[in-house]
Amino acid sequence: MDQSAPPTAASERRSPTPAAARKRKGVRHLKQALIDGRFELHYQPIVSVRDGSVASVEALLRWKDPAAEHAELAGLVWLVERSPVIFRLHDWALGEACQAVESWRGTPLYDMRVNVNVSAHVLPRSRLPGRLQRQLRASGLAAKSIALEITETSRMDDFDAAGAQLERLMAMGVELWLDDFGTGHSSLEWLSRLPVHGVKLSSTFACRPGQDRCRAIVTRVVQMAHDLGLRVVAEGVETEEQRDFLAGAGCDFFQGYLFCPPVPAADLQAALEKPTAAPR
Ligand code: G
Ligand code: MN
Repeated sequence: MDQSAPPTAASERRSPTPAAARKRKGVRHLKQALIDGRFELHYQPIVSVRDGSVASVEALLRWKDPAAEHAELAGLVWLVERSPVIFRLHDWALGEACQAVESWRGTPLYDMRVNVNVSAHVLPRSRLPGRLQRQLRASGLAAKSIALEITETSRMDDFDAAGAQLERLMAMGVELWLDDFGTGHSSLEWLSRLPVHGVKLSSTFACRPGQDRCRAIVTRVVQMAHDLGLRVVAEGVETEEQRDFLAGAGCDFFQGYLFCPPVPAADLQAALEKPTAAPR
């Protein structure tokens, strides 16, 4: 056989592109990790600018044993976002978050909302309202225990279908946030077309001293969000200088290492008892 002959359509099908091979490997890796129980959620407080209180925490995906794992998690999730395995990951995270709230019953933590990240790309086909309802029923929780952060890592194909899912979630009493707002795909279009309660300003906008353009943008974005009746969480707040600017710009909530890093469920109560860096 002539080895230099161009590949036929059949041989191309047999040898996937490097991108397709990476995705397939990622899907296998994620499926196996879910089966083996190698993930856990850590929880990071979201702090009220007004009085420093904590009414919600964001659930963040982590390897249980980071030392044993090589895959960078955000990259892995991005890689498999267009595969049905993402639904399994969402179901796992929702179930885990519900269990955490349940484990806090009888403590002040029980009244907090837990924000779970879901990929916007799959929203139109996700049947998320039903999936969440099942998880809530299984743990005996009300919908107000869970909030969803819609993460815009890729282009939205069907705003109408995504919007319909979000309307149903909103009617259930689930709080909805646009995550990493200001970066990624068509943020303003998303804001104009998707029903949400608020936006989470990407940590890119936790402006540093001298970043005057950043400051001008944040000030206007917060104003715009408030004009739309939305609330604003400032993410990635690491310094008092950032905190003071973001509070002055009118942000409603802070999240970041300055206040508290993400911690395992069992450590959250102790973390919340530490003095906070929120202005009082
Ligand atoms: O879901 P989202 O893309 O918003 O994820 C937030 C990520 O940012 C998490 O992985 C979290 O651990 C991380 N993070 C939380 N607080 C800070 C912070 O103050 N600074 C930075 N650089 N990252 C943070
Ligand atoms: Mn998030």
